[in-house]
Amino acid sequence: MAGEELAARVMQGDRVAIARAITHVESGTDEGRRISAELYCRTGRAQTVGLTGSPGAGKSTLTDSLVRIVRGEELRVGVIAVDPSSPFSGGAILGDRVRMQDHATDPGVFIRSMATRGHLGGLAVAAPQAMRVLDAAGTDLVIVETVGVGQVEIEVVESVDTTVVVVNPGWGDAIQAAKAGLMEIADIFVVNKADRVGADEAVRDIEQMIDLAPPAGWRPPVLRTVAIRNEGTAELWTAIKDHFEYLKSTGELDARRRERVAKEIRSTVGEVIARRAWETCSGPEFERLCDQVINLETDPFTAAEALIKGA
Ligand SMILES: Nc1nc2c(ncn2[C@@H]2O[C@H](COP(=O)(O)OP(=O)(O)O)[C@@H](O)[C@H]2O)c(=O)[nH]1
Ligand SMILES: [Mg+2]
Repeated sequence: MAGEELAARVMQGDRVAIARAITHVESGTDEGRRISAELYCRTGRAQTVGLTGSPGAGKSTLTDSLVRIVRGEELRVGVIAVDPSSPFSGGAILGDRVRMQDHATDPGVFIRSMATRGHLGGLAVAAPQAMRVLDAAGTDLVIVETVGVGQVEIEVVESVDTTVVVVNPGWGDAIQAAKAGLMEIADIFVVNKADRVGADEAVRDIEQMIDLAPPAGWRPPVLRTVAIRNEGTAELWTAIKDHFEYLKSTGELDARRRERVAKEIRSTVGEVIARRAWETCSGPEFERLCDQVINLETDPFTAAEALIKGA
């Protein structure tokens, strides 16, 4: 399928085309770039939501429960599950797939998992591209599930409109989330596994941390859920919708999206220039200049300038 035809089919919501387009855009090939460009004018409609938290916090279970509710409103949902590539999580990934299989035959749900390794330009580039494909395909909501540790995950979280931070009862989980830098990026907090002891304390800890931060226009609500019993997920969905309304009515949605676009262009320019730099610093001229620097005939800075001028 040629790029144009593939893009056209994605816009019609063709599942095979969506899967193929995501594969192309994640790989960062020229074909992927062409498809992204074709689809771009059809994006910007979907609300994007990131679910982040420690492994085992219940993100996949919550996602599954949310999908059920959102489907009840006849909205179309896309899910991107970012699988940590650690071999220890193999079982969990399988678990997610089995659970999500309920939605596998639902044409209004599209589920995709992505590994954290093996993408050109990294996940920080690949995940937003995949989200755009789903957006252009007409999904109303795109949910990205990611483990909330590490810079890459934080970058993925930064590419969504609404960030939900999921923690569990028990001492320390909220503190860990704070240490990982999740307090600053949370728009909504969820204390999942509220059927366990310590849920009240966890809610209190988070509320206190929120109170310590300088007051902002949006105060992140702290919700309780029991994802395995679908408890509290309707309230979570309401909070997600409220946050989106808040972003739209205050102009913050446009501001956030503009900031993201600026960042994306900047990092793309950085990548292109870095590649050029690499190319400039190879070949006979480069080797000749290295010799001159070694022989003290010139200095590294002058050699670099000569290469840049000649490039
Ligand atoms: N008791 C209890 N267990 C839960 C709840 N939500 C999820 N779990 C369980 O916690 C484990 C990890 O859930 P999962 O959704 O895979 O977590 P993820 O790694 O964050 O995606 C699974 O065994 C779930 O059944 C909950 O609300 N209460
Ligand atoms: Mg999971």
